[in-house]
Amino acid sequence: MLKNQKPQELKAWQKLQKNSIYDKRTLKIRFYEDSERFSKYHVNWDGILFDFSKNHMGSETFSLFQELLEEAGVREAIMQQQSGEKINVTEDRAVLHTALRNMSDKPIFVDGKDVMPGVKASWAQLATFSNEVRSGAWKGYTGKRIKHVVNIGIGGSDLGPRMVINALKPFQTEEMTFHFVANVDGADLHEILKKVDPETTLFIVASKTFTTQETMTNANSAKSWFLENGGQDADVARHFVAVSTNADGVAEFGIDTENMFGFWDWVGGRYSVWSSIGLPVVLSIGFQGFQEFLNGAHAMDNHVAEADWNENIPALMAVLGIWYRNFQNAPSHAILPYDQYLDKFAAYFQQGDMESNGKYVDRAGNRVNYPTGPIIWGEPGTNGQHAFYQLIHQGTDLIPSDFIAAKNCQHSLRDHHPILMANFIAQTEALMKGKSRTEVEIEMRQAGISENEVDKIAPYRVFEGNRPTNSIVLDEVNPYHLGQLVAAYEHKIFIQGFIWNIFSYDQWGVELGKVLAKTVFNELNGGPAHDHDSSTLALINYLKK
Ligand code: G6Q
Repeated sequence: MLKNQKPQELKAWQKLQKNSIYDKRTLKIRFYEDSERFSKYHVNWDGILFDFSKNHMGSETFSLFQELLEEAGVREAIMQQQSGEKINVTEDRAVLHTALRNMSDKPIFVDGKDVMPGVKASWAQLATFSNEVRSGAWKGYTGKRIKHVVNIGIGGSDLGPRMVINALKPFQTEEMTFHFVANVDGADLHEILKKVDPETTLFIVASKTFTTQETMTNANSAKSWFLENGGQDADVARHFVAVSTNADGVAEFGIDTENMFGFWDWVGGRYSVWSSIGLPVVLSIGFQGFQEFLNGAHAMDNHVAEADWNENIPALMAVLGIWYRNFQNAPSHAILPYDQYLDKFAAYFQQGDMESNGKYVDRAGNRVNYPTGPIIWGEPGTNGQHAFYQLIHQGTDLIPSDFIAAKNCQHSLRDHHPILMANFIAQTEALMKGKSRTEVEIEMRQAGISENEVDKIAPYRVFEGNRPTNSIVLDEVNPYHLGQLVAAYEHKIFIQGFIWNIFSYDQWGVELGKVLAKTVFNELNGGPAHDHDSSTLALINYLKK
C-alpha cells in the first residue's frame, strides 16, 4: 500500500513554499545571469531531449525538487507499483500496465501468481491474429480480405489506440483503413458505416467490462447493420472480435470467445493501450512495430525507476507540474505537440491525467486542502498559435506548457519541417523573453507610428514573458520513441498523484456517469418518475414531448 502522507508536512514542500516567495527572478534574468542554464537543466537520453531550462527555477529550487522526490519516497512508490502491489486501494487492484511491456525476464506477482506467462500468451494471440488479418489470410464471409477495421469502444478503450494509430500513420499498412466509433450519438457510427462494407469490415468491440452503455449500443447497432446487409449469424465470427476482461458478456453478445482478446483487472482503462486494447495498433503497424512501442515504454519504466532525480525525465516533469500547480497557482497545463501525427496526444493525456489526478480526497479519506490535478489541454502547433496562444502569452493565468517536437519528420515535404521547428522554438523563446515596453516603442517608432499612437497602443503590445515551457524533442515519432513518450507522461501522473497523496487509479466520477444516465433513460422512455429538481424534471419532460 502506498503510504499516506500529507505533502505539506514534508520539509522539502515547506522549503519550496518559502523558495517560491523569495526567488522571483524572471526567466529572462535567469538566462542572462547564467549562460550555463541549458547545460544544467536538460536531459538527453535514448533519443529524447528534455529541455526544462525555461522554467521558474534556479539551483536551489532544483535541489529542492530532488529533495521532495527523495523525502516523499517516490523511488519506493515506483517499486511498489511496478512490483504488483495493490496500490489501487479503492478497487483493491494492482496497477500493472508496466507488466504489459515488461521485456525483461523478471516475473511480476499479483496474489502470488506470476502475471508474465499470461501477458506473453496474449502477445502470441495478438501476433497470430494480426498476421492473419494483415496478410489477407483471414477472410470475410464472401472470401475477401479485411479492408476496414472499426474499433468500437469509449474512453480508455478508444483514446489510446486512436491516438497511437494517428501518431504512427507513416508505419501503417496500406491494406486497411482504421475507424473509431465511441460516442453513443448515432451520428458517430452512422458516418463510419457509410464508409465501410460488411464483406470487408472487421469490428473490434473493445470494452474492459463489456457493459458500457455506449459501446454496447454501438456494437449492437453494428451487428444489426451487418446482418441486415448480407451477413448471416454464422458470419459474425469472421467480422466481430472482442477485447475484454468479461468472457461471459462477450459470449452473450454473440462473439465467439475464440475471437476474444483478454486482459486483466490490473490494467486501468486509460492505461490499457499496451494490452489487447492495442489490437487496432497491432493490426495497423504489425506485431513487431507494436513490440517496439512496448520496448520504448519499457525503457522509460527502467529510466524512471533507476535514473537519478536530476536526470529523471518523468520525475522532473512531475515536480515541475507540482511547482506550478501548488506554489504558483497555475490552474492548467498545456500539451502542445509540433507534430501533426500527435494531434490526439493532448486529448489522450487529458483523460490520462484528469481522470487519474482529478481527485479531492486523499489516501486517508480526507478532503485535501491544496490543489491536485490541473486542467490538461492542448492542440498541435502551429494551429494553436493562430488561436488560443494569445491567452498563454498575455492572459492573466500562468499556463506552463509542454512543447513536443520531432527532430526528423516522417513525410517527404522536407521544406515544411524547418518552418514547423522554427515556430516551436520561437514560441518557447517568446514565451520566456516577452517583449518590453521599450522594445515595443522602438519597434513602433521605427515603423513610423506617431508618438501619440505609440503612447496609446504600446501597453497592448507588451508581452510580460516569463511563461515557462518544457521542450521535449524526440529523434522521430516512431513506435519506440512514442512508447517512451507515452510512458513518461504516465509516470509523471503517477508521481504527482503519489505526492498529492491521492489515489490515481480509480475513477468514481466516470462510474457515476455510467449509472446516472440509466435512471433518466428509463424516465425518458415512460418509466416511473423520480424525484428531481425543477430543471432536471423540465428537461426530461421537454425531451419526452
Ligand atoms: C478509464 C476509464 C474509462 C473507461 C471507459 C470504457 O480509465 O475507466 O474511460 O475506459 O468508461 O470502459 P469499458 O472499457 O469497460 O467499456
